[in-house]
Amino acid sequence: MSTYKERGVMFPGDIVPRSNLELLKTFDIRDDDIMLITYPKTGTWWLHQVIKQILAEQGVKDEKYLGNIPNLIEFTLPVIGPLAEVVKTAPSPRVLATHVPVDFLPPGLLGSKAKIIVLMRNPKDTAVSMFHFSQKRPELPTPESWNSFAQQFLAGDCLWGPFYDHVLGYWKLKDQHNILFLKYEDMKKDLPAEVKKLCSFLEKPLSDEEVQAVAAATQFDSMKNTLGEKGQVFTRKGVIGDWKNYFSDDQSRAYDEQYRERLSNTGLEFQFE
Ligand code: PPS
Repeated sequence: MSTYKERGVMFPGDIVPRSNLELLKTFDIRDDDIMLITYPKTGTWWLHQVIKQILAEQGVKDEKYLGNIPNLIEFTLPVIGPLAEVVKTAPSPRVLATHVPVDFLPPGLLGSKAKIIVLMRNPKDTAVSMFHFSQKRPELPTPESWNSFAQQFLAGDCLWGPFYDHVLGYWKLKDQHNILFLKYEDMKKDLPAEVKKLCSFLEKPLSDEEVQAVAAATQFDSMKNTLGEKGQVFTRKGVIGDWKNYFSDDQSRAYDEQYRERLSNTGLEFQFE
């Protein structure tokens, strides 16, 4: 496990070598790309699956390339480094995903007609999810304890950079017409409503029955099964409010204070239960 910092942001060196960040600088965006942007552990795979089901209902095939190489829907930038050639030649519509902060995006993306979806989750549940994931994955720094991890996350001393810098970097773009902002908590509370929002944004209209089918196929238990091995890695509890099982009162107060400091007057807010 190794980490390095680039422009102040910490990256996992075993998954994202510096050369992969370089690739992003010249990565060509197509107007019909769909780009999913998330801070880690905020529901990336869930959103992937929802998009995949929406496209499937529209008859778009989730094709495989070169044997076992990840399929169209799972191209994650900049983790993809060695597969950059495959991504370049993949047929449209490509569904790309990334955790990078806004300053690291391929330069052509924001000015393109590509559809950009930014998914966010409340920072307390995000921190707990990341704590568990880091414990399981050998390619990530193993936290000493929940207490030390909670402190590091709060201080922004964590992979992919400080939470609020990340979400606010994107939130500044909220008036741009080709970006849709979604929240994990809204998906959890009313998945069909969020699926409808996505369909309308993507200009892929579905009937009510099809929307219900997408929601049924992507709710937590179904997804765990559909994703197979990946389901074991990328699903854990899938709830809002698991943070209450980990946070001390002092930790919760410190996070609340930072929430107020960073989000007041921004119009961005999160639900914690
Ligand atoms: S990663 O590694 O950054 O790509 O992880 P990511 O996919 O962004 O986030 C993982 C968390 O999302 C939860 N998850 C879901 N929640 C609700 N419904 C569905 N269908 C679903 N699928 C994944 C997953 O369980 C992780 O959250 P935690 O809190 O750890 O359970």
